[in-house]
Amino acid sequence: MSDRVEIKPYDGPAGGWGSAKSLTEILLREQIPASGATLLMHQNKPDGYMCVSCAWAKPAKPAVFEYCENGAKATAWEVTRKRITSDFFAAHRVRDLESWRDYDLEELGRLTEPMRWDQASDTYRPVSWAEAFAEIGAELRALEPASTVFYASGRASLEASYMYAMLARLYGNNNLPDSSNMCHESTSVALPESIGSPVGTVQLEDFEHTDCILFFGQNPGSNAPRMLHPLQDASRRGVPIITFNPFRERGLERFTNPQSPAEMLTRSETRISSQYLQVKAGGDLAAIYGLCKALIATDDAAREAGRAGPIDQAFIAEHTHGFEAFAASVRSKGWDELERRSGLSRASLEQAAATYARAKATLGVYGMGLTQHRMGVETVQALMNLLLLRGNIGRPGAGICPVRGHSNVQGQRSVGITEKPELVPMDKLRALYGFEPPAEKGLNTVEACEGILDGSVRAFVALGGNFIRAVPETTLMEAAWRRLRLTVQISTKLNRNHLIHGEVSYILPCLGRIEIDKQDGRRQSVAMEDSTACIHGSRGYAEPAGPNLLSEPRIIAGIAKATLPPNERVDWDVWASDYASVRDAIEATYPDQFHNFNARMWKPGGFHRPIPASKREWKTQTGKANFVTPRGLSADPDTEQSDPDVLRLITMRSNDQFNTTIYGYDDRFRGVKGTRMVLFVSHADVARLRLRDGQTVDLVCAAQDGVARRVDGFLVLPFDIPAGCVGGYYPECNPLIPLWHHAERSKVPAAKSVPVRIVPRPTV
Ligand SMILES: Nc1nc2c(c(=O)[nH]1)N[C@H]1C(S)=C(S)[C@@H](COP(=O)(O)OP(=O)(O)OC[C@H]3O[C@@H](n4cnc5c(=O)[nH]c(N)nc54)[C@H](O)[C@@H]3O)O[C@H]1N2
Ligand SMILES: Nc1nc2c(c(=O)[nH]1)N[C@H]1C(S)=C(S)[C@@H](COP(=O)(O)OP(=O)(O)OC[C@H]3O[C@@H](n4cnc5c(=O)[nH]c(N)nc54)[C@H](O)[C@@H]3O)O[C@H]1N2
Ligand SMILES: [Mo]
Repeated sequence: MSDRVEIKPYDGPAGGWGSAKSLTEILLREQIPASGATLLMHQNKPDGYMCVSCAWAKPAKPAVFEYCENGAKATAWEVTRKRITSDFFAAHRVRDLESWRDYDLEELGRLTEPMRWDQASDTYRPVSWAEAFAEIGAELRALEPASTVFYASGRASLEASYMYAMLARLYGNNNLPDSSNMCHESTSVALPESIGSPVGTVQLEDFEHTDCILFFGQNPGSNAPRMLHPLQDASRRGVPIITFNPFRERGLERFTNPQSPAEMLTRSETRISSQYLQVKAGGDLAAIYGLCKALIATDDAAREAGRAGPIDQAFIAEHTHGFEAFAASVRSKGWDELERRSGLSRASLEQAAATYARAKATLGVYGMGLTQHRMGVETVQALMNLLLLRGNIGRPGAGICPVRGHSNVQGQRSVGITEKPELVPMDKLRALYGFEPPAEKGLNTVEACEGILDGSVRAFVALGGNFIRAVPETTLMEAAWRRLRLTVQISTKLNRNHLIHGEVSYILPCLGRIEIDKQDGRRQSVAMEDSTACIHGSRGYAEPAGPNLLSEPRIIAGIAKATLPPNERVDWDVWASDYASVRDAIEATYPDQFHNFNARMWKPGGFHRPIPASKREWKTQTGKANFVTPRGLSADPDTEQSDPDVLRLITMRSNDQFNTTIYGYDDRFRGVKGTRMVLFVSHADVARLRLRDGQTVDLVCAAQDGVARRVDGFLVLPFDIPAGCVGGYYPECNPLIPLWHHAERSKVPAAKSVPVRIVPRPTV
């Protein structure tokens, strides 16, 4: 905690002057000269580099400044002038660094040399790349393939991702968990069953044609700020935006475009949400049922009166399956139950349903507020059902829009990073590369953690990320992690996962995407897939952070060559020297999706991977879009019987972080300055539990499974959220989350409804 803690409600809009000021501060801190501003001119432009922050769509006709406050922060973070050298490592024992804050570790700057942990001195020591690859290869060859995990964090390019997946499969496993296992895996399980597509159906243009937006559990002001532009335009056209979120997020209330001089000078704001429904954590399933119930009732009444109702009967008859069972389930639920579970009134849900019923084309947009729950998959499917009721898919302005996280997390899955062999064209791999790809299902994130805990996983290779900090069950996981035989982290900055390490541990520093990547003297470019399945080329513009960095493809090739027997059809050196050849390989593996890849990647706005559901072609078992009926509406069957003192903890991001990367200790929009150890508590619970504003409390997990989980030292902050919910920041709260507390069907950790109790400290 900094010495300057200040809690003060923030009156400004999202964007606006606050955004401009925050950005200036970070550019100064990272010692970025004025050329930083020139660099930013290339951000998210055709022929430029794709932002390393979020995956939000990049328009074909970009604005002059096509970046947001947080995208610029992410750029500054990567192109910082600060460096960590081997001198720093020589001077600090790893054990001592463990007490450093996440912020301080990454603030040291960019990693510059490959390092190996030395047991005798407990320090990281420089090694040559050749030595590093040789030892990693020898270690991997000595292990059973099933005991090694290849994690990917979601930032690596399509080219690096394809090579990484090939490395794992040639080595002999599908152990390719990625960050989407903690994120939108609920989407990837839900939507194929519903509409036969693992990704959303919406494109950026749909925001121009829609006339209603249903917005669930995503915080665009902090986590996808460029999305505020299409939302602002929609709102100005009079499009109703109905938001479901326990928190009143500023970006969903009002916005001033910091890149519009006129708006900045006149301090004009656009309201974003037309109706704001502060649903209880995990109450969305019941809320969506409420909307469906109101819609079905209106339709029944209209049809009795001989009129057409709001339900698109023709679409349902022609395109869907399972409507009757779903409608029966909806009719069977009483308003009492729906109100209790959602925390919303019948009147407010009926009002929202009436707005939806009037709209010709509706978008359903959502983020972690839906996916990171025990019933995450069911909730996404319920939202899809709501859209299907009015035929809101496969036409302009309508569809489902999961807002993805990392800048290429969706793309990684498109080119083979997945633990599920059925999602990969193995026959193609067999034919192209003449080997028998592993058929057995691999480990996802939660299963990898289980394997580390029970000792069956022995080696962990990470293509980016900060796994140990991102996963639940921090205390048990950190202890088990130290028993791993081999840990290899391909990274740009020092983080906690380098300090918590295995017996043999390497840090392999890589180039970032914004940097110029030359191989054999030729400048390389890479490609990325955004949230709307558009593929974009990206070319680095900044000087590399050091002469001894390698690109991710080069590092993957180095490990592969040292580990795998030679295969004359897989030339790792060619791939690492010319990324266009990897794109050819991707095209050969996925001809329908990536035909003419090298030429099309520079098309302004990207090229769109074909999504059959967006053309009303249903690649499902029934051949139709399915109404999937959930088993029940309980958000969390484990804490169902419910003691009122068990609260649901929402763990989320501040406006000053990118996942485990902490840029600073302020959360401007929520009025918090100088600390991340706050606990947002509803006014009702503050009164009921006799808490005081600013009091320090501890939190324990309320699950009764024999494991004690605790995080100490939160400042109570009374806040406008529904009773029964509390909020805190990720990753500080992760020690409170049991590993088994995940979405039942996708295994996404249920980070938005952790059962906790507040432990007040005795007053002295
Ligand atoms: N600057 C920045 N950008 C980012 C990231 C970052 O950390 N920083 N992370 C990236 C990644 S990997 C991801 S996945 C995305 C994450 O972006 P988001 O999906 O916005 O993730 P969170 O901040 O975790 O919070 C989600 C929102 O859900 C709400 N919420 C919580 N519980 C519920 C619930 O039960 N129901 C509803 N309806 N709402 C709920 C919270 O109040 C919050 O507004 O952003 C990406 N972009
Ligand atoms: N409680 C709770 N836990 C959560 C969440 C939550 O909402 N609540 N959200 C979950 C979600 S949605 C996600 S996506 C995960 C995120 O989990 P991860 O993706 O594993 O974590 P990040 O914090 O994004 O990883 C940051 C590190 O990536 C490395 N890095 C940055 N850029 C590059 C690069 O270009 N190349 C390479 N090789 N490395 C790079 C840096 O060393 C940096 O320290 O966390 C999950 N955990
Ligand atoms: Mo994510």
